[in-house]
Amino acid sequence: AQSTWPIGDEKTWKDALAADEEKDTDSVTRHVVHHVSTTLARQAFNLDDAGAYRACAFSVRDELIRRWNATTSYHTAKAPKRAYYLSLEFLMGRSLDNAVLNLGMKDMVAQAMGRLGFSFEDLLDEERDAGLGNGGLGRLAACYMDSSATLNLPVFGYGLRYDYGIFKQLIDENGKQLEAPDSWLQEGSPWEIERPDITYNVRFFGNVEWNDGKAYWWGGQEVVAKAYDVPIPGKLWSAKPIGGFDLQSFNAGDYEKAVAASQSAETITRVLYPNDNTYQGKELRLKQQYFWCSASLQDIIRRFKKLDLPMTSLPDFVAIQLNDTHPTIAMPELQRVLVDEEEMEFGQAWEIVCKVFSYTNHTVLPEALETWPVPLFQSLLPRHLSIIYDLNARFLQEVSKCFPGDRERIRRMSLIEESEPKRVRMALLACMSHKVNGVAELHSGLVKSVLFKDQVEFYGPDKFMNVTNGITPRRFVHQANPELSNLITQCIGTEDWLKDFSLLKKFEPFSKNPQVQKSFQAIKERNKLRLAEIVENELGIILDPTAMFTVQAKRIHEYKRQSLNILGCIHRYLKIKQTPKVERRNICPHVAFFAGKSAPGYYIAKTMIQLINNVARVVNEDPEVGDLFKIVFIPDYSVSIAELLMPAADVSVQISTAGTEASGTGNMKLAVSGALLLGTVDGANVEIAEEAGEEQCFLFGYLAEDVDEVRYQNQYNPSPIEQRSQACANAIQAVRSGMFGSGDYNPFLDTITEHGDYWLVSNDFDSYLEAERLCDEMFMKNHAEWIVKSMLTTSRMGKFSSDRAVAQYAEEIWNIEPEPVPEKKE
Ligand code: B1N
Repeated sequence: AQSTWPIGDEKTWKDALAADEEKDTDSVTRHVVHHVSTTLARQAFNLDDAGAYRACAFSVRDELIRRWNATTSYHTAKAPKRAYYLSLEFLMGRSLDNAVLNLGMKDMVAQAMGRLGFSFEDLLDEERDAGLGNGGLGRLAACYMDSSATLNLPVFGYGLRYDYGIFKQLIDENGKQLEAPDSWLQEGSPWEIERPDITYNVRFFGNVEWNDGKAYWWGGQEVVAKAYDVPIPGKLWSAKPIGGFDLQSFNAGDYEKAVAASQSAETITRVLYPNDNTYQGKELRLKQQYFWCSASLQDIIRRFKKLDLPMTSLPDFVAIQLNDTHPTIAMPELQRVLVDEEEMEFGQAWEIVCKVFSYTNHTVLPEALETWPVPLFQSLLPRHLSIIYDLNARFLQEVSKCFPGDRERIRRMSLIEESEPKRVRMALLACMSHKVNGVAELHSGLVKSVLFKDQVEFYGPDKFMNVTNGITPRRFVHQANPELSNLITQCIGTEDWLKDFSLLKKFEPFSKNPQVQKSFQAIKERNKLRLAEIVENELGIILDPTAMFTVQAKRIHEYKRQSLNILGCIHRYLKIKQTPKVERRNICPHVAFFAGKSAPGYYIAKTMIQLINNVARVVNEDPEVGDLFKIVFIPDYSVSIAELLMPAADVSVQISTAGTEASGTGNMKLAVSGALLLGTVDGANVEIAEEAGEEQCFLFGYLAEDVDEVRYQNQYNPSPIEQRSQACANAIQAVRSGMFGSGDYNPFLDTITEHGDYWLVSNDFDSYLEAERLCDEMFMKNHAEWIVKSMLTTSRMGKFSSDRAVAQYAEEIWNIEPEPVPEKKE
């Protein structure tokens, strides 16, 4: 239905809108100056870079919003089936550069800012990262939003607007991680639009009363969810107290109570939980989850109800993707709405719920699986617990029909774990949705054969599938590595590859062209130089930009094995010291980059950070080593630092214990920029090696299928560490000797030497060193071949675009189609 003009005459509106649409350097300049003098209320003489960034961002935002309005009104009128991506994390990073590139306005805006006396590149650095996520899971959500917009898919994200994103990491003088709050909203964000008109109430605690077989949930505490729109389509919810203060009860006691209650409401969206791949089980986290799911479902249902259709057609218009188990409470919540509010029959309602939802699993690590204590559920969400109990009774009845007498299986499959106290198993609830996917082939295989084996046997194999992760080429090639992007475009003669990444394969023949090889190498060298300059300025470490740059950038975690990397560094250091001076010219100069945060309460991971920093200090200050080896720990890793780091890497270090890294996405970012893979046969490494060709990669280590066996040996029949790896034992001994200071490294080292080396550091050590040796040899002795391999790697990464991944979700799970806004007819 075409809307009618509410007020005034149509021509006035249309002329005004059209006048706003024309864009050139002049109009952009005027627009920015307009924001300087009105939005910022400033003038030229008191405008600094921070102000100029904001004025510039506001004028770019205006353009984003104009286009977004067009899409929104078109979609509202057409009412196609939509997909909703529920994620507790959106790791967006910065928006300005990305926005001007996607709008095709970068040159225009840079020129305008230049005329006003500012360097656009400097202004880009004024923006703070939106760090509303921990790592890969959160960045994946951001890539999927970018791809959905690019593909014109009606996908909409829902998340939380945390006052504080992931903490800022500081490194103290002892090399230890310190955490500081990330008050990213301090100066306000130009990329959000407050929606005071879009609010929903969310209830917590209270009682359930039954009347005529109908449940009433009442009392407890109500909180308001207020919407903030983000023009990369999505909404973030912020928690507010209900109705502000109650003016009638303004006597002293009630006043203080009212203030306290309002604070407790706002606490819900105060901070992002800083854990990655671990579950903490805090009540406030469950509150966050329900608050966000309830508000999002209310918004989804309000939109659906405008269509005036029966609730039974909900699955024809709504698909909801659960990004991990964090939003699983949305399933019983929709059931509650359908049964208690829409008065639908329980079984029929549940069929609808299962059709609407689907679930992505991101980890098989048992310590990351969410199980909530029943008593906590009972108090916070009593109605939902009763629904889960009802579901479980029906479900287990079906299971026992399928497997009569198999009590052990029923115990394993129950939604309720019979522990003390009992716990709700969120992953098994999520498995009741209609599709469950893992994030790389190897991982999806493990999901089926290990994690959800019983569920596959019960539901059948069709529900379980794979969608390999991807990354957005707009941000991680075009924006982060503009020179490489231009080279590719020049070679293949079109920019289309940025929206159809499979076209990247057309770059492959140029790996034989000496001229292009030279350009490719020169680009890598300039990217390395840019990084080296920043490292020198910020950290005071002087690097040789011709050295081999290896990069391990990810959260710090035992399973990711920064341990293996740093012990390997110690081995390298000891070896350099042992090598006679005349023979040292045979050694390949190295720079080992580390970057990543540890969860604040993860003691062993924090110890690893401390060890890395102290090894770095000793190595970097040792005059005997000189340019042969440097170690750099880059503090406060973020999306913006990734954009700087990835294009400068020669080697991508992806060395998780086989079977533990579900996919990895940093591996993809590094590979598109031509870094060769030094890695284990794990996660998406497998598919990267498959696409690039194993000749392009340095793979090592035990395979996932052998890990259990090796673990068992380490645990119950261990050979001495010296036998598993003498080199590893030596490196550990060097740390224990105090060579790298007197930090308390023993609890960490003991996990390897005394407590069964669960992550197989010692078992994989020698094979890791051998892979590194081959890598060094090629880099140093045959650099021409190295460059070819690097170009082949880049040109064969077409599969790893998040466009491909999202298109697969759209077709195989959501059943939605692209809805491009038709070109305007003149
Ligand atoms: O999700 C990424 C994968 O590429 C990584 O391999 C995987 O480790 C990561 C609880 C997680 N899995 N699980 C989490 C994050 C926060 C949290 O509170 C679990 N993150 C991953 C994208 O698929």
